[in-house]
Amino acid sequence: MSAQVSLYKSNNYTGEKLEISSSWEASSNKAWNDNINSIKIPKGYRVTIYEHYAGIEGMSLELTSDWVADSKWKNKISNIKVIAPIQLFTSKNFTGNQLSITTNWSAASNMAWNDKINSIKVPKGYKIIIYENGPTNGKSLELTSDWVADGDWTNKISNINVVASPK
Ligand SMILES: [Ca+2]
Ligand SMILES: [Ca+2]
Repeated sequence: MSAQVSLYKSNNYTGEKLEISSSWEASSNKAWNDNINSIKIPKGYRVTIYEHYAGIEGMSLELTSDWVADSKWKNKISNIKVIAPIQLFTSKNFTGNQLSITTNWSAASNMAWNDKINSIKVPKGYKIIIYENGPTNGKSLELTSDWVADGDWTNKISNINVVASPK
């Protein structure tokens, strides 16, 4: 089960809750329009909140961690953009230990994960290149969607470059 962004009507992460994993607009759920006052944001997610529906000018704010509305944002949110991170898993089929990244990653700075990645969730809009060793040696493969290692790639990845990210 991958992480979700949790929206709450209260300002203390309690009571009625709505979970979203991609962008959301209150036009699809009017009971929640101007009714979100705290948000739980899993590690690695980038969430932008908007005062009005898409296309209408107003306040916006980018969030990367849990957030509670101040007086300026109380009962204001009508639109939310969610950019999920790339999620790396030690086991095949998106299980085992999990690590979130949004930019280039190298096992050199995280040796516990060297040759351990065996499946990857690649949200829409990302293009990544996985490397057996590094960008200049060994085999590589470009990915734009979720991926599970076959025999050739089992316990091989030592480097990942993010060449495109969601807008
Ligand atoms: Ca509003
Ligand atoms: Ca390797």
